[in-house]
Amino acid sequence: MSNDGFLSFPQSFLWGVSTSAYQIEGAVDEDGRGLSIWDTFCRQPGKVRNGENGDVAADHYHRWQEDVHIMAELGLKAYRFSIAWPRILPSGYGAVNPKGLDFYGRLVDALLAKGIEPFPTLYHWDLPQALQDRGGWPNRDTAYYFAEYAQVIAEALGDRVTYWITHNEPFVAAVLGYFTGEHAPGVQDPVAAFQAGHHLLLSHGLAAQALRETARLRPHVGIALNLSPVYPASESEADRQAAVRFDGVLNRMFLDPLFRRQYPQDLLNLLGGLFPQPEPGDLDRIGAPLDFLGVNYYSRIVVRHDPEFPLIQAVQVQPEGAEYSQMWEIYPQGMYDLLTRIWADYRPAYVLVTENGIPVADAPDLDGRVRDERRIRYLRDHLVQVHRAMSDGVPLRGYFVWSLLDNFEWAHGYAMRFGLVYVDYATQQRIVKDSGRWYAQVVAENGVRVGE
Ligand code: GCO
Repeated sequence: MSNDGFLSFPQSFLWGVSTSAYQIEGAVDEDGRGLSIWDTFCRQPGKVRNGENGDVAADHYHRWQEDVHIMAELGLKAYRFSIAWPRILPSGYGAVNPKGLDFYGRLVDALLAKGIEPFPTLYHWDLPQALQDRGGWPNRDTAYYFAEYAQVIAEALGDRVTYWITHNEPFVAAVLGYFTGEHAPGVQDPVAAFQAGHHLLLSHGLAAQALRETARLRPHVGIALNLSPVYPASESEADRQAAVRFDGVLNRMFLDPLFRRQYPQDLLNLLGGLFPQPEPGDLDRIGAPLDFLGVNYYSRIVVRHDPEFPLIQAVQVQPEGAEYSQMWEIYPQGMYDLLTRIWADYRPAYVLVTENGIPVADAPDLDGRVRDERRIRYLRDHLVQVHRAMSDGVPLRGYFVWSLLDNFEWAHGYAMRFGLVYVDYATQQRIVKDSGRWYAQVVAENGVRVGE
């Protein structure tokens, strides 16, 4: 509903923020945590900007109570974080590390005490190194180890946690981790990448089953996908077909198995030999009903046909005259186009925007304030599109800003600041940015003032 420049949201709307373990926790060698593939990857020369790593990050492992206090001060309704598999099962399977379970149990209890709904993600890219040493995600066994890990967590937290996200962006974990090598474990092998993609999806299905069989509170289980609307660079048939192929690899390769229990036939035809042969029952497990779909939206993709481009003959272009952040084109309309397409084509039970945000080269002014108008404008413009999609029937129940804190942005190291809260990495001081104050007002008023 909107009136005189104010867009109001439903009473139960979940206003949240998102983070991930490796990007904020630090304490990588503390309290029994095992090595992850990102600890190993960061130590390989040239992989991460300035050789930076997550050893300390935002020191959340020690400062989590202060961070929960900040979230409560902002009046947040929900907090999406990830659980570090190597903290729970240092070798990936077998012996459970009680100190790891204790950390997340205390965090969940503190959130609930403040009326903040915990949204744990079970996997946000920090695979135990010991499992990578046994083949990693291309090894089908990893999917079953993941299900065991999910069961351990459900036993420990399933009496207090209602909402569960199995995976964050399996596309990125598979393609950047095993095809391009830009992310951990830095493998460059197309066959391994598609095997990894299938096993990540299979592990989602197995973990969802474990959560539903083990958690004492009836669990709402979802998955968070990085999705973008894909547009052709021109109206030519060649570019239009390129956009279809790119959409297939980026979006439909995950949405179709999850919602239709099948891989897209055009992709199988295009990439055929690269796809692993699903074993009997795989697609039924992957396609078991989802309680919700998590959508990570940042920007759109514009592509043109390029016969030289391997596998998909489609290459991304950067439209002229557009506005850009340090990482992507700023295109709020894409949020509406994406959400309405997902609803039209896949009919999820309900949707959460599990990530949306912008990197800005923030710094405190002399008065100590961080005046991040660009982030406020980005978030407002995207919330307008979220509201528009809801008005057009998309069952959207929540929105999570990426991110609560400035943090380790993977191969970019600490160069990209996404937080509503500024982190001075030298002192670990937190400063709530203007965008954090603005978001607190959105939450308090349960709506967005437009045209300000
Ligand atoms: C992702 C990841 C986050 C990123 C964020 C900014 O969506 O890529 O979930 O870990 O840090 O999106 O790139």
